[in-house]
Amino acid sequence: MITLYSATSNPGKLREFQMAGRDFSHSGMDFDIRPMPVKIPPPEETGDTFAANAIEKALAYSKHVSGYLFADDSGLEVDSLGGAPGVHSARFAGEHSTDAQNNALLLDRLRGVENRTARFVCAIALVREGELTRTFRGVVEGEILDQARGATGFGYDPLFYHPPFGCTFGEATLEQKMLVSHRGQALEQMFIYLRNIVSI
Ligand code: ITT
Repeated sequence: MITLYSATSNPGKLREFQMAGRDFSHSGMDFDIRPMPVKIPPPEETGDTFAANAIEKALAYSKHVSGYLFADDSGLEVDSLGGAPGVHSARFAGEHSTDAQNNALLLDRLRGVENRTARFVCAIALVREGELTRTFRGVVEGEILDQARGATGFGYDPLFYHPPFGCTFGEATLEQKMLVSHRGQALEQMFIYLRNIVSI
């Protein structure tokens, strides 16, 4: 059994981490994914890449726990917006903006725009006792609809149409989303990495 602390203030991410940990536990190694044991003010994210921000978050949170800890920095890149909102996805509509406000702004920016291609990107930084171990990355392609569909998940999920599913991530089940998502891919790589180093 490997215990991993997840450095996030986002309950939608935590749900996905814990579900992926339970699912991956069927493949021969148990992962116990725990929220932070103490409430920590989220560190400022100053990097201009997902990986830099994930490392920054993981190192900041790791001062408060021992053992393995990981942080996820993720977001939506929209081609016709030059990759925005990108690393600013959580605060697209302002510093403390809600998912609804961010989605409304995205729809506004894309009004009348023909090219709707976009992708979710996730970088995960794994640290141990305050030292960076490795980073992992996942990407999933999709298109931004002109209105929200479905209420599963969080963030931009109801606007993110995934062609192989024929529906948005807001309409897919969480299990379906995790099989293909940016976060599911990055988590799977991290679990495989940990399983390999622990079983050596
Ligand atoms: P932590 O930093 O505390 O983990 P956060 O929500 O601030 O939480 P990020 O800075 O990584 O995390 O911002 C990620 C944002 O990108 C998130 O708030 C959503 O708006 C969007 N996002 C990332 N992954 C998503 C997903 O799977 N579905 C929908 N939106 C997602």
